[in-house]
Amino acid sequence: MTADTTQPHIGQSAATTHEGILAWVDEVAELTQPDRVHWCTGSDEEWTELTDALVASGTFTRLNADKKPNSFHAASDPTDVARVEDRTFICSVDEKDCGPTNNWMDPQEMKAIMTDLYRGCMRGRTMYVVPFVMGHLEADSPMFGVEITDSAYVVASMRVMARMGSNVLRRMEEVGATFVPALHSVGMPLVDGRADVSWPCNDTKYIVQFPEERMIWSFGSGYGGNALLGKKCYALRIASVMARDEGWLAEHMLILKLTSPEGVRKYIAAAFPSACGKTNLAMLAPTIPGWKVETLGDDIAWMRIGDDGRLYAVNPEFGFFGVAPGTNELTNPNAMRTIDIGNSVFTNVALTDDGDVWWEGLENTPAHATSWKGEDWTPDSDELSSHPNSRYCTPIKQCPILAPEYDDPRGVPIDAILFGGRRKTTVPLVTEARDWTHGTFMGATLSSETTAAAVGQVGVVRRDPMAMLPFIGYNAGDYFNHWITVGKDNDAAKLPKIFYVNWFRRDEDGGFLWPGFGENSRVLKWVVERMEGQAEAVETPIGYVPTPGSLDTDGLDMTEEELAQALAVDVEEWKAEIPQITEWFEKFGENLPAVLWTELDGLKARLGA
Ligand code: GTP
Ligand code: SPV
Ligand code: MN
Repeated sequence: MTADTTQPHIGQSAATTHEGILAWVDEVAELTQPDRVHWCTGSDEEWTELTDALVASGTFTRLNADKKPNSFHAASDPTDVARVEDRTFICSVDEKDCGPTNNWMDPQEMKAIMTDLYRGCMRGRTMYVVPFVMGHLEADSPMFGVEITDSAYVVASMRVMARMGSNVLRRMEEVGATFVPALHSVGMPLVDGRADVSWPCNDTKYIVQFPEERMIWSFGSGYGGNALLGKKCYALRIASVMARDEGWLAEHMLILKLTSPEGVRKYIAAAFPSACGKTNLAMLAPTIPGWKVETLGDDIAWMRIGDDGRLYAVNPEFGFFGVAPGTNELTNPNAMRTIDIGNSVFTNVALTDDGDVWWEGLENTPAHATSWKGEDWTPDSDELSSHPNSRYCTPIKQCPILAPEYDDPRGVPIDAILFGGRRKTTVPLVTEARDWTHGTFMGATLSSETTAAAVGQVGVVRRDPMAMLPFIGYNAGDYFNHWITVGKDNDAAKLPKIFYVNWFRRDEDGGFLWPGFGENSRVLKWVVERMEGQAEAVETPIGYVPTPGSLDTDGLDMTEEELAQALAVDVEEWKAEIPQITEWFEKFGENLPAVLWTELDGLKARLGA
């Protein structure tokens, strides 16, 4: 590491004048006992030193520079591959504020347990101090954080995913900024002659948010959402609490800009659960002529009402942490162009014999590769080459269709919000909400089959409100109320229109009814035309769906019968949802806004249930 930023003796000649950061760094170093403290600058030299060290330690394999320059392959411990929702806690002072959808523990009790775990946990390792900002450094009130971690992999990933380093620290010093302290350890001290491993982690894992203190403690995992603490822990769990208190929204949403052939411009935000298509929609290559999509974000949106009464969204992130399997030239050419440029980290995909990466769904299947588990892999292997939740981590600036507005700290005014999930049955391709409250009901009852993005069973239908189930930092009933309040306190005509989509409905043979990916541009077109008062819709018990002729199907390889199935609202299927929704709402007791019960009553009446 660079000599001028490495602090061999803890607490001496520290690299900042910010008293709060200094005090916290000293306190953590005292507790965790690292061999060294490194203040991260975010410079290119630092990146080179870090990645060289990660190659030397066996965590990274450098990819062939002719294929992907300045890029690396990493394979995790096979047990540390996804978010751990059952180990994730919201430690509010009052259990009621955590709500029925989160795990809770008393903050003092949690701190006692974790302080024991953290004691000496960085021995033999370097403690990195990563000053970062979520969103723009030029924002009216920049959202600062400092992550302390003993993982160089985390530092390298944070450099891609968040604006970080010296310029952020200087600004924090200038303004004496408050910041979210985010402490991370892989939980594997190098003591008693213990040799390091390529992916250190601990069987005991805790991902903990202290909402009142705006503080994050994470232990035992090196994986993305558990360890890159600016992302889900800060930008969603902690930020959702700030947003509740300050009247804005922190959401698990992509942001895109859509331009019609006539030059009509719309900004769309969309909330789909993890591994349900946000990155793909954000980078969509339209199949319909003349339509253009530009990307602003693929995972998180922070939205505030602007002076003109419209809802403005910014993407607080600086990179994409995207699902690799299924990504290819046809499904997501823009993601392929983004990673081609290099400067990326690939985790838990396969490594080809010529030093490139490969995963299921990518073109040019290699005759031989090394699987994410480090084993020989051929197309005949019984096992997958890549973990289903394997990921690429790549700078957003490399996206060939990045919208220039991405750099505007004021964000973009959102015209439409899409909710969506992964449902084999019941939920039609697209439905328009009657109004904001109905849209909030759609979001609050969003359902989706679980995916490999979180540890646990895959394919189980669960309610995932606003695609935020694992990310709401407080009582989800209060969160619904916050959404209702945003609708009440603002001019309905200026708020985004709300729609609900499902790309994942299946036919009797189990195949997808809708081709998805670039063809989703047809649904976006219908959404725009609805807002412009052009497209036809039919009113159904669940909302407005396209009339058979109103969806642009020119050149679409689908029979009328298949399209009808994709758009169908089956009253019997919907009646079967009612007991599930009722049971879901009952969880929240008096915290559930009464208007959502009214919405459910209305739905029941319309279905004749
Ligand atoms: P997170 O990063 O976990 O929040 O996921 P995400 O919502 O960004 O999901 P992503 O776009 O990475 O898609 C996840 C998986 O769904 C990938 O394997 C995609 O290939 C697949 N997928 C995305 N869009 C579609 C679609 O329109 N149709 C079908 N059938 N699959 C899709
Ligand atoms: C998700 O699971 O929603 C992701 C990946 O976007 S992670 O960073 O692990 O949260
Ligand atoms: Mn996500």
